[in-house]
Order: sequence, then C-alpha cells, then structure tokens
Amino acid sequence: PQTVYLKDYLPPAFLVDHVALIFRLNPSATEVVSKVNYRRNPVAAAGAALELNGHDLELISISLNGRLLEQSEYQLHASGLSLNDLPDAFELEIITHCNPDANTALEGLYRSGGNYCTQCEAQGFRRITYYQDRPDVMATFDVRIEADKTTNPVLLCNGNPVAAGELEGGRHWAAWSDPFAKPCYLFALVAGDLACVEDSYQTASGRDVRLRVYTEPHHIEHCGHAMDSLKRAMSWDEARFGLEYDLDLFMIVAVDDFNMGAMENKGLNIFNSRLVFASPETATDDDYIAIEAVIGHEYFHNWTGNRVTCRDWFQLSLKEGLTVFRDQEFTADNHSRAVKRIEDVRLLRTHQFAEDASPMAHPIRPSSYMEINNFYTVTVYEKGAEVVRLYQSLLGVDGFRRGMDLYFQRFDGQAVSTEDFLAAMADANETDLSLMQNWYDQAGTPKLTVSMDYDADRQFCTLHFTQSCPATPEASEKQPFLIPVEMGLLLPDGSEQPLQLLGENVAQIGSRTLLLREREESFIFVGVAEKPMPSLLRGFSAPVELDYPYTVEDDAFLMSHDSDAFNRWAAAQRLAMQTLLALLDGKEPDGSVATAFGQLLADDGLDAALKAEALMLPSEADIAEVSLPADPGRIHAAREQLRCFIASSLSEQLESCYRDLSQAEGLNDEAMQKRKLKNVCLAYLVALKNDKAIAMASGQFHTANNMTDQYAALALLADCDCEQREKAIQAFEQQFEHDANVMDKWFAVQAASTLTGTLDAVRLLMQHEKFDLHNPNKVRSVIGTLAMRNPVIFHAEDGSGYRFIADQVLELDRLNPQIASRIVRSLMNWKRIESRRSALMRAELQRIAGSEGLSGDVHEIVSKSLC
Ligand code: BAL
Ligand code: ZN
Repeated sequence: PQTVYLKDYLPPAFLVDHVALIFRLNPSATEVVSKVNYRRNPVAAAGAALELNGHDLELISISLNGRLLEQSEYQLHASGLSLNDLPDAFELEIITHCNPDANTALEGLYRSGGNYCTQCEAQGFRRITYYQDRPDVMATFDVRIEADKTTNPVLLCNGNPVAAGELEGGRHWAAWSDPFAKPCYLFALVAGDLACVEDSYQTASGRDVRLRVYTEPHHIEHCGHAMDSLKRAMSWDEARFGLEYDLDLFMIVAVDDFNMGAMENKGLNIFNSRLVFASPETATDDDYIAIEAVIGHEYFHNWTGNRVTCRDWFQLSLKEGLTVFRDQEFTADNHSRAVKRIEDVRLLRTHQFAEDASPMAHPIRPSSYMEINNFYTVTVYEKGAEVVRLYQSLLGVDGFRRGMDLYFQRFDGQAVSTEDFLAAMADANETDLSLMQNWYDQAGTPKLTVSMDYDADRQFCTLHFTQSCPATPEASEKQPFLIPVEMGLLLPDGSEQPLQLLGENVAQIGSRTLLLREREESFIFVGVAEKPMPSLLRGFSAPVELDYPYTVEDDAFLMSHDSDAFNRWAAAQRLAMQTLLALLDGKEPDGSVATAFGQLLADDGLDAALKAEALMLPSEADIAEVSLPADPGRIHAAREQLRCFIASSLSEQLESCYRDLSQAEGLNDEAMQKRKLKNVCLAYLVALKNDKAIAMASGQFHTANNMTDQYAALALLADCDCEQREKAIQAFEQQFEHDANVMDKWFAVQAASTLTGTLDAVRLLMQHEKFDLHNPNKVRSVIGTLAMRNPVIFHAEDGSGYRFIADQVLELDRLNPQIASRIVRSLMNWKRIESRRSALMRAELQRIAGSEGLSGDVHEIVSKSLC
C-alpha cells in the first residue's frame, strides 16, 4: 500500500453540485445508477483528469452528457477510473453493480440480518459507485431506492422523504432528497423489515422535527432510552452552543453487524445495536451512560463534522476531537462532572498514553498514513478532545463559545482544516494561539517534571516546571507545548493557600491556572506562611504525564484533603501505583495504602462513585507502562497481592459498605453510583476467593433485578474456580440466549477469565452457535477481550496466547481487515515487554507480515511494529 502525505494535498480537479443516485437493490447484484454534474475546479491544475475512486465494482456503462463512452475513452484501473480531455462542465452517468451479500468488510453497501445498510466513512462510498471519494467534494444528493417490498418494506436515505410508489414484480420505491451539501462519507441507505419508535422535538426556534429510532421489530421496546437521549442531546446543543437541528426528520437505525460504534450520516445515523438497546434487565448502568453519550456524539456531529466537515482525512480530529469534547461535556452536564472527568482521563492514560509510546504514535493531526481506517484512534479522538479542552481552559467557557460561533459563521457548508479551527478560536478572542499548533503537529505524551522550593524566611514558595517529550516516529526533537497547569497549594491543615505571584498586588482564592510556554519556567508565590503541598494539574488540565516527587504520605494527605475531586482520585492512583511498584521490587505491602483506602471509604463527604473510582487499582496495562520492560506475569501477581491485602485489611468495612448499599434501586444517578461502589466492594471481597465472598457474589447473581448487579457478579464468578461459576454461566446463557447483545457479555466474561483453561474455553466459545466470525461484536467479545483485556492468558509464557491471536488475525483479515487490524495491535508493543515474551510476540508479527494477501490495514500496523 502507498503512503499518503498531508504535504501532497491538492484540491479536487472537479467540483460537484449535485448527485442523483438510483439503487436497484438485490442481495448479490445491486445496480447503482449515478448521475453527477461536474464542473472544473478553478483552483485545480488546468486540464487535470477526473480521477474517480472505485473498489470491488462491476462497471456496466459510462455516458458523458448522454453519450455512451467506448472503453478507449476512459482508463479503468485497480483503484478506480480516470477520464481525460473533459469539458469544463458536464454530466456523467455511471452504472455499476455491487454485491452486498459478498461484502464481509462491512464498508460500502452490505447486509446485516437480512437488511441492507451502508458504512461510507472513511472510504466506503467507492464500493458503491465511482466517485471522487474525498471529504472536500460536497454536493446535494437525490436518491431513489427500489427494492422487494415484502423483505424491504422500509426504505431510508439521508435528508427528507419526497415520494414513494409501487413497482411491478412485488417491488416498490422511495425517493429522498438531502438539501445540505455533504461529502459522500456521510451518505447512508437502509432498506429492510424494520419497526420504529417515533417522537417529535420542537427546536428553540419553533420548528417541529420528527424523530425515529428503527430496529428489527422484536427490539422495539428497548429503544426508549435512545430516544430520550436524543431529545436531551438536541436540547443540550441548543442551550450550550446555540445549535439547532436543520432537517424535518432525524433517524437512528440499529444494526447488529457494524465495525464502529455508530455513524453520523446526515439525518440517518446508523448505530451498532449495542449502543441503542437498553432495559434495566439487559443493559448495565455503564451501557446506559454510554448509549446516551454516543447518541449525543453522533447527533452533535450534525454541526461539528457535517455542516462543517474535514478538508481531508488528516483533519479527522477536527471533527472527532471536537465532537468527543462536546459529548464529554454533555455527559458531565447531565451526570457527575468529576466522575466523567476521571473516567475519560483513565481511558486516555491507559490507552492513549500507550499509543503515544507505541510504533503507531502519531500527532492528533497525522502527517501521513497508509490506511486511514487505522487512524480512528484514541489519539485522534481522546487526545484530540483534550486539545479542544485546552482552548476552553485558555479562553474560558464564554471565550470558547465565541470561538465556536465564529467557526460556524466562517465555515458553514465548507470542508476545512484544524488551522481554520485554531484561527477562529484566536480571532474570536483577539488572542495569539499560535503555540497551540504544536499540539496538532507533534506526537508523544509531554512529561512535566515539577519541583518545589520553600523559603520560610521570605515566605516564598517556588514551583519549577520542566517540560519534555519523548521521540516519536515523526520527530525526535520537540518544540515546547502550551500547557495550562491548574493548581493550588494546600496548607498542613488542608486549607487552600491564597495564591499571589511575586509582582502581583492581590491574592486569588482557590485554584489558578499557570500557563507554561517554555521548556523551563518557575513561578514564585508570596505570603506562604507554612510549607504547602502542591496540588498540580487539577482536573487534568493538560494531557501530560506529571512527575512530582510525592511520597506515600503526601498522596495519602492529598487523597483526604484536596478540594479538587479529580486530584483526590489521582493521589489515590499514585499511592496504589507506588505500592504496586514496591511489590514488584520484592517489598511487602505497606499498610498505609489500606489505611488511606479505609479512610476514603469512611469519608462521608465523598459521593459513592468517587469512592469507587478511587478504590479501583491501576490496571495491569497501566502498571506495565511504568515498569519497563514489563513482566505481565509478575504484574498480575503484584496486583492480585495488593487486592488481597486491601481486601483482608478492610474486609469488615468493605462488607458493611456492601450491605449498606445493597438496596440501590432505579436508574437515577444516585442509585447508579451506589451500585458502582457496591460492586467495587464485592470485587475486593471476592479477590480473597473464600466461600463467604463467593456465596455473596452468587447470591447477588441469582437475585439481581438489574444487569449491572447481575453482570458484575457473573464477571467475578467467572474468575473463580468453583461450582457457582458453572451454574451462573449456564443460567445466564439460558436467560439471554435470544439477546445477541447480552450474549456478547456472556462471551466476554468467559474470555476475560484468568483461569488456566481459558484459551481452550475460548476455542470452544468460537464453536458456539451464537458465535460468528463475521460479526464484529462477537469478535470483539471473544477474541478482542482475550487480546486486550486478559493479559494473563494473552501473555502466557509459552506464547500460546500470541499464537492464537495471530491465527485469528490472519483468518479475520480475509473477512474484515478493519477488525483484524484492531486485534493485531495487541502485539504492537512487544519492545516494552520482557525479553522472552517479547521474542515470541515479534515472531508472531513476523509470521503475519510474511503471510500472503495481507490487507493494507494489517500490513500498516505490522510493518510499523516491526520497524
Ligand atoms: N465518524 C465515525 C464514528 C464517529 O466517530 O462518530
Ligand atoms: Zn465521531
């Protein structure tokens, strides 16, 4: 595969005003008639050819202004079609056939559960028809869909429905018109036997919008939460950003076979059904929150992505980072802001920091790629959202809103770049933000090393900051980043020192934000009567790794006194990590961690969810990142040792907390928070693997009236070698065998088990009648869980886990390269693992690299990993 470079960007040779499509749907040979009006782009090279992308298409005919072209008048090649010597404006009609049933890659037009659906982002439209498949070609679309009426009574497309009618032979048609110019990656079509729930929403300006959530009929009663979430999202975007919906109809369709979580096609969002269906019996509290967030995310794209889109795929974070930031704020405004922040930062630190340290490290705006599907990453999404958050930290909520308003005013209906976003933020606030550009151009996690001097005589407290950033594939030398550090100084009694910098006249009460621009900077605070404890990077004010020499005692102090909830959590995590690293060094567990955790559990001033977050130990992946080269076996043992130590030190307290919380009922935030803490307590108790704790888990499993409690208990039992385990696994299967999404949970808990026989069990699960290698959710539940969430089995010393995963990658790559390329990343960080396992991982990567017919997706990951 070719590498594509940002520096090579050229505008399209031709612009398109309008696209008219006719789909004659047929499972193995769908005919697509595409009529497109092209005109030469005045800024493109004179006389440039028209290059149309196409993939897996059977070309039937091409007509230029109504004249059928001879084969000699165009060049058909492996990736598309070229036409030369064209007039300045013309109509091109192309007829092609594609085969939805043979489409296992789930890009373009395919069938899921017998229904037709599409996925065009990033480059799926070229599997539907020949077109300039790039986001800077924006056009209005009219679409006519023809299909068998019995099997496809519902025919959906982007925009508004305009007409429908009957055809001979039991077929029918529907016509749709989308008045908003859009790039083809936002095209969508759905046809099938679907039911819908319907509702309506009146926008702030008084327009009525019809809302529909479509699904297979038997899931219709599980769509209420999705619909409620949609209405909350519409109202939130009006209140927070002044953004209204623009069409008369908004549709969501749930499908079972989907590579991504969901897709923001204009007016016709297509969702992985696991992010739509919810009932208390089938969805956990986390599922409820995730569904609301993703419904919000896709809806918010209507402005950040659709109305203003990306000039090219290097700009992906322009829409994704921004839209993730918006969905994070939506959740934070609707639920606990502190808990949301902690969860987002945990995800970032565990997965994005690891990506930054991997061979796939890339800036949020990459400068090259082989396969764009490989760049839908935690870096582009989550770090991208952190960079958007930096603007809000720098400009304030109102200043950020001014920047957003100017962004839409300037760029509505256009395809733009991250520089355009930066300029809108700067211009709207009349400020220079040019240093922000380094966050877009440089990969790697910046490290912020901080030290403190205290001068009791002068009552000066000086903070020294040094920033650095490790070398990454695109650059070894890094320019300094603009880093806002929100901070406070805590006095020994836990109160906040008023903050006055040398040269200032007044002190500020509470937190303040220091702006770092240089590699080294110092700040002198005056009037500090006692040696304080610095609380740094409050709220995780920048996506950096903080390095301050906190002792175990310092962290215990911050855990109980910091006014910033995020930093209380961060202190608990550091304290646990320090203890874990000591255990890895062969030391005995230090009682201070249990004491601190016990105090936290007893603290009446903290809500249940914050306690739960703080009590969760760093993951094995987190520990691996800071104990290099990582020994996964020893890391697992150390973490288990600490879990058992805390559980036995605090067993009475944990049990009484568990019992106090056992009555949490309903789906309100308070009940969800209580369930979270209750299940953290249960997990500690079950770590001891004694009969009493196992009986508690089993009791909870069999009496639960909600999936959160039932699933938490099942996951704990699945990790214990006991008879209750088998009973629970069987009972769960019988209860939910007809619900594909719940069965994914059943598959996943077994694949996550650390018990010795898990790899064999996984092989058996893959023979289960509900398992299907063609279905991405099943693959993620079984193979993905083993590769990414079960370090014990994946990193088995004999290399059996690596071999199994490599075998699956090779098999999957023939069906669905996007999914294969996600799984193969589990082998990517081999250089950070201890030498014996490292060699085994590398050997599997080499075996994959040497296999014939590898997709571009997997080739890119494997070749960069072996570099
Ligand atoms: N655009 C792909 C799915 C999402 O991020 O919304
Ligand atoms: Zn998105």
